[in-house]
Amino acid sequence: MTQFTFGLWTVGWQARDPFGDATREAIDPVEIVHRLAELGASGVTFHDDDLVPFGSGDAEREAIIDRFRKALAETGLTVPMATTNLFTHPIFKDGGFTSNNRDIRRYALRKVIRNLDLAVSLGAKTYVLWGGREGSEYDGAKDIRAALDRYAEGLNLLTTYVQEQGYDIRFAIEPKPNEPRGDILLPTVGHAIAFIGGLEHPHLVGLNPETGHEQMAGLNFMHGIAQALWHDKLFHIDLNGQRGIKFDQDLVFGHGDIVNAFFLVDLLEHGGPDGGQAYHGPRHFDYKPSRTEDIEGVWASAAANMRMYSLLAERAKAYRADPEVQAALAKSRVPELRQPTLAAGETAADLLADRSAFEDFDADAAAVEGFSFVALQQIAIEHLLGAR
Ligand code: 3MF
Ligand code: MG
Ligand code: MG
Ligand code: MG
Repeated sequence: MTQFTFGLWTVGWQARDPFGDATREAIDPVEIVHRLAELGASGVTFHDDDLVPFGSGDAEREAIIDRFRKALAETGLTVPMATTNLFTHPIFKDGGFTSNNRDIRRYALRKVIRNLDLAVSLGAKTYVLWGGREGSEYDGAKDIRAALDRYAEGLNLLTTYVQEQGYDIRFAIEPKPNEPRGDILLPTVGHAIAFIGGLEHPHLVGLNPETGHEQMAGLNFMHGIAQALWHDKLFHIDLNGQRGIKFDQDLVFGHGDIVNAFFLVDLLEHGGPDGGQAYHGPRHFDYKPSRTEDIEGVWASAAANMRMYSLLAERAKAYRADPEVQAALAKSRVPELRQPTLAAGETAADLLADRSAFEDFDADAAAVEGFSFVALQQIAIEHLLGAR
């Protein structure tokens, strides 16, 4: 069964935006756990402050956590991932790990470690780091290379800490190009993968890419996920919907670019070796019930995410099983790309000696044949529409 998970902050969003007040009441995390379980979700995730309000004392914190643990035990919901809020409190206005203020950087690290300990005690296997305030509006205001040094320093401390503690947890960086900062550090999947390569314990750090975050930059989310998989860095995923290059919409999964969502689900479900799953982690929704919705609409939108994923998975299965699709893929030479360009053991000298590869190769004749990609896409869309 597909593992569907939701952040407490998703259904719990009160719909306060930069231009308007909240349109909904807060929901008790314990109620969220029960409602998500009823809807068929298998797990819940949270920022420290989603569960324990910022500034709560130790006793109050323990009481809140106890109630939450009890709700998890009653429902069987798991906590596969947790994360830290390093963006709401004004202290983080110039970032957490990369604030120009050193005291704030030290405070941010302490805040992460405090919730990391809790996450591990709840069984979380992934700890997400979304550095939404790590960035700038003004190019002269941030020494970017120093900021990356401090970002790496923070991550190196955390990976060392979890190893010292014997924790079974890995970190997942969540890239985003902008919002709330004018420019955010590690803006895309590609930037984050490159950054991880320079860390002390790169095997403990991967990615938590979000649909809308890549699409806000006009990038292809499915391509980003495929590259993250190629690097073995897809540790977690934030699924949602986004319509083009604009503010972070956090729509229901599939309510944005549905064609890209179809191919994404196809990749996750059938893109692994031998056509199996390419990603075995939770299908985590990081969406926001639109500001127009009342509480009934909140739960309807949560259910819609799971329904969209399941429908797309069903459609992708039918697409894969259709012999006409297999024939169209072959005509488009899609499987041929998996064949190495060189023969086994072939060297550059061998290639240079192969006259059929160049001297006798008729480039003009080979250029005539089309790839039939449009016909292939048409069949895919017909499957997506349920017309086949
Ligand atoms: C913002 C986000 C974040 C992250 C979250 C994960 C508030 O655009 O996507 O949600 O997903 O911090 O840890
Ligand atoms: Mg987001
Ligand atoms: Mg988003
Ligand atoms: Mg997210």
